[in-house]
Amino acid sequence: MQIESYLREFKGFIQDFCAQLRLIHVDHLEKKWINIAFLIVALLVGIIMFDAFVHGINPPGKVETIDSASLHLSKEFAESNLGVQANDNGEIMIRMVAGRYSFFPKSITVPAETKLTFRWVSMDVLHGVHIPMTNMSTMIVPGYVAEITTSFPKPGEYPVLCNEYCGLGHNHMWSNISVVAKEDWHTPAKPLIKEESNNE
Ligand SMILES: [Cu+2]
Repeated sequence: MQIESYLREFKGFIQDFCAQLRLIHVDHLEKKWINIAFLIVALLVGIIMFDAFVHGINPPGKVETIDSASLHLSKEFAESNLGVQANDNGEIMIRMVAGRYSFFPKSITVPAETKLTFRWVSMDVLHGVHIPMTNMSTMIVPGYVAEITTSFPKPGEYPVLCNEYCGLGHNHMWSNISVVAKEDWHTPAKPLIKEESNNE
């Protein structure tokens, strides 16, 4: 019952609002510009929707924190654990560390047309990563893990660029990913991960 009365009230409000709008004189030229402004907004929203649903460009879906100061001590991002790894199900995971002014490891080799999960962390300041021709474009915020799933459309050399100003050497901060054909790629040998010590 109460909902019905609210609805009636709302309907009345909208009718009043529309009636008042009709009373306002809007110049023909002004009307044109209002329409152009709405068109621009619709176009921008359309581009965002298209990128999100067609190109898979989305904000990170989860928030995962990590202690940037002790990255080298943590099991996951210890030096020996960086780079490309394939788990038992054949899923490929790539762990990368960004630091002034490089991405580590310096170069990696991955297969084309394959789902790849990248996990990025920063060891110092805010960095970004952008890989042309893929949906890889994210901030790497110190203290957080940026996880992005992507795939490379064809074999070749792909540049990895930092797209957040991180200091004087920012323009030298880039690295390379070699993408080879799916059938030419071999699963890398599992690294020897030292067991995490318990002296935290
Ligand atoms: Cu940078």
